[in-house]
Amino acid sequence: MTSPAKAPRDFKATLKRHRAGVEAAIDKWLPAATTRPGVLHEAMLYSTKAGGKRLRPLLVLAGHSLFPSKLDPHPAAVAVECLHTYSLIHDDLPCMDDSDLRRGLPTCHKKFGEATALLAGDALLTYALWLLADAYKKHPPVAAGLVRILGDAAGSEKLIGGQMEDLLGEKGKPNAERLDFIHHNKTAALITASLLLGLRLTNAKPAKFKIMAEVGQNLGLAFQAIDDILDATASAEVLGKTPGLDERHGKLTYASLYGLDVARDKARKLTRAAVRGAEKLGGNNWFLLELIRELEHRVN
Ligand code: GRG
Repeated sequence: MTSPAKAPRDFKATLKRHRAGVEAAIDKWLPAATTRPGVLHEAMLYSTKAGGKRLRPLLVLAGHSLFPSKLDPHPAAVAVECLHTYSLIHDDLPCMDDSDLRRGLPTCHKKFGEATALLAGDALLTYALWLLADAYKKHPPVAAGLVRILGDAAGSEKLIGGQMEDLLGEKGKPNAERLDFIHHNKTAALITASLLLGLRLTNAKPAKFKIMAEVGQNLGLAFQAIDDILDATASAEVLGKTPGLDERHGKLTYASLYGLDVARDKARKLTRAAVRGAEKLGGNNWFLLELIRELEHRVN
């Protein structure tokens, strides 16, 4: 078998192989729909397997392939996708964005009802942290490090804090400082954590973590700038989710605060900064570099 470092540098083929690995790992690690209570596990699987770009798991794999490692990154990739899916299920609830469409399908609460969707989100969040602790239990410092990275990104000062400020910002006055807080914490924190989870599974030197955190922040903000643009410009068919919700809810976004052209320029500059950081990381960084460049041009 060819080692990742020696495999041919075919981005599309590598992306396909990594995505297939993530799908197989989701099937392997998530409890089956027949597990009692069936409807809860069915709802968890429905939203997790509905599709999606699998960006965060891909970032775990990209971070992991930078430096030598004897540890399987797939449980960490599944954990971050579970946590991300929880945030989407809760974000779609009537008390949040009240959205009907996600990943090209009816949202979890439209399909299973609000109470089950709430519990499915809760269960995915808990499962994500359990999976990290369990899958890496033979390496306690690694397991603890991974739980710390994901728990930190998902907590009240980052993911949930960002969501809280997002709600507080609705229909408020334009506020660049608040927008910065929201995007750093609601989106960039989990993208950064995904890269750090992958890196934590390698023998990377401590200095690399600081550089990687900067790559994650720049990439996460670029990703959100494009998300803001797509929400304002793309169709439901292409997006796979309800477009125009930002405007309907009076949300603070790069597009609403600065306009589409400035938002596009920000995405370009932030992508360039992320690329520079990934170049500085060294190691087997070609897949990470290609992935960062590719994301600037995504259509959904
Ligand atoms: C606790 C009630 C309760 C709610 C918490 C944590 C939370 C709600 C919301 C998180 C906020 C959130 C959904 C941020 C979205 C960031 C973002 C750009 C999501 C879309 O990610 P993609 O495009 O989605 O990667 P796919 O479907 O491709 O995985």
